[in-house]
Amino acid sequence: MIHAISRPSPVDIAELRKNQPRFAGMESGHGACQGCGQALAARLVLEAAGPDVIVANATGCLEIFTTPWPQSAWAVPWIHSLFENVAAVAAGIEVALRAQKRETRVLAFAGDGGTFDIGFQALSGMLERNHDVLFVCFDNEAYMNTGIQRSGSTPHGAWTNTSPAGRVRMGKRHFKKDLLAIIAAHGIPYAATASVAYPSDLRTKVRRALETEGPSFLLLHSPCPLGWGHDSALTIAVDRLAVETGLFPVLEMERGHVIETMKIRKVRPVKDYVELQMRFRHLLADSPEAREELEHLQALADANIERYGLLSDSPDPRDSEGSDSVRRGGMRWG
Ligand SMILES: Cc1ncc(C[n+]2csc(CCOP(=O)(O)OP(=O)(O)O)c2C)c(N)n1
Ligand code: SF4
Ligand SMILES: [Mg+2]
Repeated sequence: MIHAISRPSPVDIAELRKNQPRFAGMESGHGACQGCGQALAARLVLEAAGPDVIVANATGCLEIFTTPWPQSAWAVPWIHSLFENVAAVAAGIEVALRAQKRETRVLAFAGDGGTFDIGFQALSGMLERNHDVLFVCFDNEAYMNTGIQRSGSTPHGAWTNTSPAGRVRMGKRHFKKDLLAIIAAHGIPYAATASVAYPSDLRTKVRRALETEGPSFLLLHSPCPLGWGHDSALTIAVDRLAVETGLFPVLEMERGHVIETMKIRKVRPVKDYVELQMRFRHLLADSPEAREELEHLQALADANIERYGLLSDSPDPRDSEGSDSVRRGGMRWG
């Protein structure tokens, strides 16, 4: 249930730890759309992070749907920042906690717009200054809260209101920004990608990030039924396909080196992913332009599989078809 804003006391936290192995840091009853991947993703991150955290949250869907004044769905201390400065706010909190010798962990939450584009400067500074903060980007691949505009994360060929599909163009002309390569260039201790379709892998990565001293970064693929135009009951299936096609590689990095990748046992064609989403509908038209764009998207997925060695050479229950764990890869980034 959504409730009035309150801070858990130390006694509450002890009780929560004892009684709730799956801590609900974000309660139900908020105003997200049905099947919102970001709502599920935030809940899973906090389940793993536990109650002793402070969350700084950039402007975006997550902030809006959880805090219709005077209510809040957050059961942890939470602060709303500007769109562009969540990393700076989180860094300030971290420094204050350090000065007080407190163990509380700091999380910065932002959408892809607030990470890839408008909040990037503050994020880069936070990483470079080595703040002990976990930055989580809820990547729904567009500026959703303001009505589905393309961001630096929007995939090639996807329709948005500012990358329309029609006679002149086939959705977004540019490629999804390779943000992880940029994060890798900062040489931070830990960075990873994860998908809401693989919750235990996601929880493990959150815990690893929080155990790491220094800055960590998590790129969390979070389908948006409204902006992607998929059936809200298919959020998990859609995100699983993002991984199984190779379009969204799931991996872990230490100091810029890829150390683990989630293997794909049976690679699915990009068409299977595209077919479920209205944002790619134009790519299925019976025209040479549509076929060419679909081939581009397939080539991008194939390139990811090649680059990160995502193909599984032997059956493994922990790959993308089995449970949702990861397998050690041992590659170098780039
Ligand atoms: C400086 C600034 N520019 C624009 C906006 C308007 N705005 C608020 S939320 C939002 C979209 C957020 O997109 P994203 O970060 O991807 O989060 P999402 O809503 O998709 O979860 C925009 C453009 C703003 N609040 N501040
Ligand atoms: S618009 Fe998308 S991200 Fe925003 S609440 Fe709805 S489903 Fe979630
Ligand atoms: Mg977004």
